[in-house]
Amino acid sequence: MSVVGFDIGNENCVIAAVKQRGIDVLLNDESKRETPAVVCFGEKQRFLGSAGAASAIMNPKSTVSQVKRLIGRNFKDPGVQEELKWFPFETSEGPGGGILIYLQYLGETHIFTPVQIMAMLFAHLKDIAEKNLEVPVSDCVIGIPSYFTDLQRRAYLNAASIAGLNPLRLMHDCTATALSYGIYKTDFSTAGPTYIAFVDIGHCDTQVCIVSYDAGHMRILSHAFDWSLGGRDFDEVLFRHFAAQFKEQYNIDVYSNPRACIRLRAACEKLKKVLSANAEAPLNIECLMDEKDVKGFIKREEFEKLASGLLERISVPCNKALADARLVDKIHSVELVGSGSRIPAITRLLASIFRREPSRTVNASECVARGCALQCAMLSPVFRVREYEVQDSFPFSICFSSDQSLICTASNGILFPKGQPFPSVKILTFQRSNPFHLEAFYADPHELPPGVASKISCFTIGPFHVSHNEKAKVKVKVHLNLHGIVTVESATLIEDHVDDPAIRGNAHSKVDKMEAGCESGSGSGSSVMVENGVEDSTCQQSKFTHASVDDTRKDKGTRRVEIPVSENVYGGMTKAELLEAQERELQLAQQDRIMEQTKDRKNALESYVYEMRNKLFNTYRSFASDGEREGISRSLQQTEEWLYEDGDDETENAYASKMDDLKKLVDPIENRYKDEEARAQATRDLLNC
Ligand code: ATP
Ligand code: K
Ligand code: MG
Repeated sequence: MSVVGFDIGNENCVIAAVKQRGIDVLLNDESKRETPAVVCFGEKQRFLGSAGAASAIMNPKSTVSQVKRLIGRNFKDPGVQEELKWFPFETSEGPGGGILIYLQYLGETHIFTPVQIMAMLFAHLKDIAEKNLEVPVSDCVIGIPSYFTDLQRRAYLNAASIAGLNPLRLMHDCTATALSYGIYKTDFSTAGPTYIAFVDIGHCDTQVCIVSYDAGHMRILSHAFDWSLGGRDFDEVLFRHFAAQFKEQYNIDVYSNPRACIRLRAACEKLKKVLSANAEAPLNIECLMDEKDVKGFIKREEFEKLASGLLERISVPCNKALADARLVDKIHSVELVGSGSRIPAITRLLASIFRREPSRTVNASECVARGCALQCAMLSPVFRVREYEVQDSFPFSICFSSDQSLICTASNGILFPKGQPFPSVKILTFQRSNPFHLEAFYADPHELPPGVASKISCFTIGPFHVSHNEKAKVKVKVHLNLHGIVTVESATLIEDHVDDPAIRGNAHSKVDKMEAGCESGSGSGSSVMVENGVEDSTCQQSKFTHASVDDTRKDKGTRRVEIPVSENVYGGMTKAELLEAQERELQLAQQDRIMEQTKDRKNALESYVYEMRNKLFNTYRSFASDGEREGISRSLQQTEEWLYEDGDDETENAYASKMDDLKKLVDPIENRYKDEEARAQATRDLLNC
């Protein structure tokens, strides 16, 4: 059994695995620690990861990168429309409001959803891990941005399942970083908690979180983010600057030429990196367009001026995280991670916000994957890890309503308030005699990335039948699970015995408790408080067993029946769609495998031709007659020519059968040589005795 953590970046993915000695970052086929998040559709097969990035410039229209920006989002979302401007391929709205991506592959147009593309990337990373570890990989923990919605989290789980992965947890990126930082730290003060701020600036987003550390325990106090501010925005500032400059200087409009855009953007990203280490940098691109070579130059100061608006925006999530954690002045250290943070001006800015020099204690590009691998080991039954409690906090408020009315709770009708530690279970009690619906939705659109729909999912509780109408109670267990996904875990019908006064009394006290809970809130939602009750049974896993023990208690004269629950996730995948996608991925992977094997066969044939030609005139010379040698030589020559012409692009079988033909000619000679060798060896052995 393997224990693996994945950091899926918009630009780079990192895989870490727990081994006996500790945590290792796994190398990809090119012996790199980071794998580009790219899926490219070639003429006959897909190219994934590094191979995908290598073919991107050749096939811009069939290359998908940054699919993380699209997964689990609606086509009509203005943010998505903005995002789609970065992509050179065609897209449209799918059933359920999702996104469909059109790609040319195997000579026709293929349509994929972002979930399917993400699954391809997952499958590739799984492959890399399996090659490294030499065991099957399935259990894993995958890093996600803290701002991921319910739908995005479910989309990740679907993609993982299409790829044959079993995520034990989707873990907030910053939480993973905080774990990889905290678990090894032994020098925290014992006088009280140590507060650390983590700032992760990636390619497309910025995430901040504040963590409180105690011995054997870490607690996330707040998550904040700018879901659309990262390294690529700094590239874009340079891109626009040089696009304008080249228009004036060379009279070329790069915006009109997708290939020129890709090349200039790539050059600007390089330039940005150079500026992190140097005070000034040149930009030279040969034949950018209209057969013109372009030259540019920029000083770091000027870049910082161009990027001043972006730099200002970084302070927003930092201040928000501090305010939400109520800890403005108590931070002990600021840890800077994510490669986008390597810009010197960012370090200066953060120093002024937090009033201390940011540290880079953890490996900025590997910490998320390492934290995920650690968490995977902690969750896996086969690994023993030091006791360490990780308490995460959920960044969005979630409400429930039932048939149009908000479910009343102690906190303004919000069932899971922002900052809620999770996983968490809450039990709702209803007095109902017919099946009903529960709607989960986000309470506050300001907490969410703009354009996210507030409706999450709808649960149908039922069918069920009650025998004594007025005495029927339905207890619904709502779960904000380890992935940060809301589900209804179970629903139970509880009918008290009509004639039992003791139980009747019990039911009354429940109502009292629930009313008290409502009044302590702002008083809103009071119209439904008689229907619903809320029992808090928040917190870590061990506690919700307690809640369920409470639930399965069997009173005399009480009838308890499990009620079926079905869920409709807005924009989610059905089971049938998931199965179909799994099937499709298997076919695509099979096609890739066939192409890889074909390449191997072709290479093998090519090498055989060279090797035999050499041997025929050396090692095998005295074992073949002149005639044989001539015949074989001719066949080798013909095969070589065929390989460069008609046989350049043939099937696996065609290469195999050419190989067989050659072997039929060469084998008798090879056998004569081997027999002779064996005889010589036997003679030597005899003489040695
Ligand atoms: P995300 O977290 O948004 O999904 P990611 O995890 O792939 O993306 P990282 O690998 O953390 O992102 O960072 C990639 C970004 O860092 C890119 O924009 C890249 O240009 C930038 N970057 C890398 N090295 C440097 C450097 N030396 N100076 C400035 N920027 C850099
Ligand atoms: K990364
Ligand atoms: Mg990242």
